[in-house]
Amino acid sequence: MTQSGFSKLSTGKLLIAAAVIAIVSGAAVGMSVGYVIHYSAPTTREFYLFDGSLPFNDEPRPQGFGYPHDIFVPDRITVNKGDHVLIHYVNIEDIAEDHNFVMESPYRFDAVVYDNASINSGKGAVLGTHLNVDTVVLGQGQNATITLTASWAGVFPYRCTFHQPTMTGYLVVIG
Ligand SMILES: [Cu+2]
Repeated sequence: MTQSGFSKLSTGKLLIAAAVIAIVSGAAVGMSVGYVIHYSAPTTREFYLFDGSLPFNDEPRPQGFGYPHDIFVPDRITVNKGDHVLIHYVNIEDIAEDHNFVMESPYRFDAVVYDNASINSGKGAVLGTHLNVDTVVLGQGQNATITLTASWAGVFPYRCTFHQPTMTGYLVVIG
């Protein structure tokens, strides 16, 4: 009985061939799936950001918990790398209390601050235009249009430095 060509191949060679086929096809499938899932053309992502407060006494101990009860709502903004980010930040305090918005290096932003108004989505007179800054401050009722380009992937905190550590959010940039 003659051996077929297939059976002449050693088991070792067959295993190597199978492994190579598996690796190459697996990588091809993985790359194509990854491309489909992650690819999205840069676009403008628009968010509305407010100050909020958690329902606890924020006076110093022992009367309160010793933390500011102020928070950002939302505390997570997720975009893709390359996106243009447009944030409408509104100080909705019912008392005369300031909040700011501060980003760490490498991120900086442009901001236009508006006075409170009953028209135009709360945008009244322009109080200030700030280019390439890392901080903007809003008084009660004021709002700001904050713009930046998400050029770096990663997780970047945005903070109100008046209410630390609780008033902290994260810009999540998917690379
Ligand atoms: Cu604050």
